Amino acid sequence: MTRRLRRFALALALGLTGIGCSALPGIPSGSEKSFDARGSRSTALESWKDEVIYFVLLDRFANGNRHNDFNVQPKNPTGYHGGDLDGLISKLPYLDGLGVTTLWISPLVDNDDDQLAKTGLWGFHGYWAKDFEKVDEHLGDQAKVKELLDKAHARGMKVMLDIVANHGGYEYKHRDNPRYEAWFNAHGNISNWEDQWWLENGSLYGLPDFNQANPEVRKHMIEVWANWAKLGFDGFRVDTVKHVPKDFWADFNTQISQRTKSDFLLLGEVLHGNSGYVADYQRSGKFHSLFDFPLYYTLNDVFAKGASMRKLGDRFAQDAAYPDAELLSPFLDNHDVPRFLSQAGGDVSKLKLALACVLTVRGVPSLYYGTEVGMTGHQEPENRADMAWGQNPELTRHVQQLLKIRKDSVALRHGKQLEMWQDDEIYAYGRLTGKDEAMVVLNNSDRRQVREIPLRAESRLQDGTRLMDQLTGDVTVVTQRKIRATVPAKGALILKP
Ligand SMILES: [Ca+2]
Ligand SMILES: [Ca+2]
Ligand SMILES: [Ca+2]
Repeated sequence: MTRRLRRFALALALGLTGIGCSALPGIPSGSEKSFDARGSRSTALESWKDEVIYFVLLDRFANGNRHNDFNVQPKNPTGYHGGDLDGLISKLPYLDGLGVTTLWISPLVDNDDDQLAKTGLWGFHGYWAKDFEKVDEHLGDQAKVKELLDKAHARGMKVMLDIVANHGGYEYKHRDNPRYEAWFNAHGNISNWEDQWWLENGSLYGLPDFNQANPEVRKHMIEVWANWAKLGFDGFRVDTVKHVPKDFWADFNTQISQRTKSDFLLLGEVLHGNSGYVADYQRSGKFHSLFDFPLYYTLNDVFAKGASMRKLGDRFAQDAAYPDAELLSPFLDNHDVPRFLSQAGGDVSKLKLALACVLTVRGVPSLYYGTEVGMTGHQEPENRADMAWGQNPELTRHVQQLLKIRKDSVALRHGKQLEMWQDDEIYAYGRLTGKDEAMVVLNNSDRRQVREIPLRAESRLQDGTRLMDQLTGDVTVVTQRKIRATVPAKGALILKP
């Protein structure tokens, strides 16, 4: 994806964030729907709630092999920088130690090579495929992919592949071949970003746009990506979902699911701020999971920009729009949006608070490489810079601590999320399973805050129960079915009996 395009897409999505943000009447805070009627695949997918995803942009993470540094230009922000599969493999102990459990890796397929001369840009990000059936020569080969999968799996980590079915790169191998003319849409660039037909059938910045109505294209996409899945991946992160018709996704997701293990996850990117719009891709598009872009905008408004914490309550009230909000993937930033710390004016305390939220709310959280060392970057490609190894050890320890707290609490991973308190400064929620409970109190103000917060009716905690803050070890006691929460400025309490 190009810089100009992404800016446009981002501006569009930002423009839509105000739509539908008010709470829905009659719907309780948090999703309290029961999904007992779901089949065995849904049961298998429940295990994803134990995962924390970490996104690695391979070219920018770690260079483990100098022999594949073809035309590498480390000082050119849009050039190849040399990162590869060997580099990622060498960092598995670091990632395991950090506490992340699933690696989402940027696309592996062979990408455009000589766009530098034409556009000043390289396909270092992996989203400009030349050939969907080969591994890019900068990253490694199929044996190296298998080695990554084996070594990650040996540590109990999963690996998710980033795939594209919307477009090829400028040098896509069949682009100018008359035999394949019917494979592509020929409507020119998207001319109306508020029209769904154009989003699906127009080109993104001149990239060849596949015509998924053509049965040959459909079959090819399913075959190609099913073959990649067979190597041993645990799921797909699917790119540019809103630019492809939903009926294709329903077919694709059904067929990929039929050919993969029961917990193979299909996680889609629908870059849009409206919960209802995004939710329909889980319903009609049959994605198991989607990135929680609507929550992303809210987290940025609230924690980076200082908006009222009530916006969090409004956002979670919209969980009812989704068939299963508990499988969404909440996140603070990624390679297509500004890094959170830049949005927050470099204030690490804001990032730490936002991390305490995103790693304790419902769903399968995603972290972007470098967040844990305090990387910044407003725009593409500055938000995709080389991993700044060891830049902020104190922040890294905070992330590690939060991940350990999450790992040690069934409630924080699987519990229903029930709102306990909201005002402009404070937002609090419980996470409850039948047997386990946790409570999170977040203070977005610049001063210490004290609140007496009533337990939810669903809570089984008795008066006199001692609750320990997992971050500091401080103890508070349940009294008259209330907790007295004293929260430091820009601080969080994560309470467990
Ligand atoms: Ca290399
Ligand atoms: Ca290439
Ligand atoms: Ca398209």
